[in-house]
Amino acid sequence: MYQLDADNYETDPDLARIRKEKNYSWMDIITIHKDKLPNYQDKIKIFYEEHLHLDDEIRYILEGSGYFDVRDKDDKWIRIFMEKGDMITLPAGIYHRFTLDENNYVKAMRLFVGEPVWTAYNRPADHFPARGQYIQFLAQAAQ
Ligand code: KMT
Ligand code: NI
Repeated sequence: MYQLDADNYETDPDLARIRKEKNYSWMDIITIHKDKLPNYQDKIKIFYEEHLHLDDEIRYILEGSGYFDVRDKDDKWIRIFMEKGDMITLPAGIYHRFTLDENNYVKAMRLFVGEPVWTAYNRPADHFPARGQYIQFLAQAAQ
């Protein structure tokens, strides 16, 4: 996880360096708020269903806050509070979900290596190679 200067994301050299080093060529900004996001209710429901992706999910919080829940190696939920300035990478194949907190507002940068693929596979989605690779990574890290 990184801490960055969210007030100056447009000119921040640290963000530029991370994007270059990690090949995060693509980005957009999503605002999750009932008056700002089309189909807000459906979207927040989808974000909170346990799922995985075949690529890394990279998020950088520019305003507001929320929670990413991720499954640990024992399949227990770990809740990660994310607020302004925080950047996280959820590895491909990790089961996770997202929810707003009581402020009901977040503005986040979504970064991607190349053209984004947003497809979410709700659990169970254990048959994907990305899942197998992530499980293998966990097993190695435990040694
Ligand atoms: C996602 O994929 O879960 C989202 O884009 C919502 C969280 S962004 C803070
Ligand atoms: Ni996701």
